[in-house]
Amino acid sequence: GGPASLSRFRGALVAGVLGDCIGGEFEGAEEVPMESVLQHLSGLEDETKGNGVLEYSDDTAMTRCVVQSLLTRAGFDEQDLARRFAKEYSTSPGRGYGNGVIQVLKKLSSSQLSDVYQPARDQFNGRGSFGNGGAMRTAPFALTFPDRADVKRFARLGAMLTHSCSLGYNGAILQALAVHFSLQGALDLPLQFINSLIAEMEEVEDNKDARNDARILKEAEKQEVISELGNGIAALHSVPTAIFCVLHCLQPREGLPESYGGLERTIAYSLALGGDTDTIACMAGAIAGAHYGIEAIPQSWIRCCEGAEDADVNAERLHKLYHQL
Ligand code: 8NA
Ligand code: MG
Ligand code: MG
Repeated sequence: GGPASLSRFRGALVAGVLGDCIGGEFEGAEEVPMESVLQHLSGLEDETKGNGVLEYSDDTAMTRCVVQSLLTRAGFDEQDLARRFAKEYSTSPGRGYGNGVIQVLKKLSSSQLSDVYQPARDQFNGRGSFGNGGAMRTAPFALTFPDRADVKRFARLGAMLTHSCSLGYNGAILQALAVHFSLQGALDLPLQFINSLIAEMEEVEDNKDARNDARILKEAEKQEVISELGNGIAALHSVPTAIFCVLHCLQPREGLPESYGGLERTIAYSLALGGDTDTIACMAGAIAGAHYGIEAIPQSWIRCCEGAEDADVNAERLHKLYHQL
């Protein structure tokens, strides 16, 4: 489809869920042979499986809160979103949340809270979380606001409800911008896509907080993807990795079945990196889905993943809202 077509919205939201559900199998694994990934993926085509057997985790649980809040409020409302995060956590605490963020979600349930951003600021002795939990749920902002300044502003505020460290919320901005540009068809010219992201992020990170916080994490070493970009739970070590997965898989790659299209390649490649596979595949899936559209996603994969059908319905609602704003 053309820029911001319904197919791209559906692709982005559904493939994000798929990355989370399918990637959960390998979360935390140090080494994941491509053979195991392909075996896991071909298992999804088995007719006897299906109907949501693969459960979604924190990534999708929180993304669903963002979607519902944006749709209900027809825009960003931090009080409403904070309430939804807290309620979701108290209803289903076993979705694999990060250890730190649980404290924030518990505090957000308190009715006496006067500033919904305060619990996040208190994390890690006041430094705030640099985890990728803000970035993993940020795609809906790109699917709601056509204006780039709005995408950046609300992706940042949406992340700051749990991640007050600049590495955490700037990771969310980067991921939202990647979905935003992909939705416009920018991945047809990959170099321009990268340059646009770099130019935007240079502006976003041109301040003291961002420069100081960058020192909290060691600089990446020089070696292949995992040591160069990372596969861990820090936003700085996973959002660039997710973007790389999408770019790398724009073309056929050795070791991946020839029958695979770009979206299947992207998910498979993300899983084979190991580490925080559900979150990296969720983020890469959202960017790739916005590029290839819903038609690129195998029906059998959709049937296997909890919440995928819901995401498809909500994508249509977001598409309407986007074209009204
Ligand atoms: P978070 O805010 O709790 O951060 C995740 C973790 O990062 C924390 O538990 C800390 O260990 C560490 N961390 C973050 N900020 C700091 C800091 N300033 N100083 C020291 N340590 C810090 O949770 P989140 O929402 O960001 O979640 C991130 C990821 O963890 C998600 O992918 C989620 O799925 C989860 N998770 C990951 C794994 C895995 O194996 N990679 C397993 C279970 C859960
Ligand atoms: Mg998860
Ligand atoms: Mg994860």
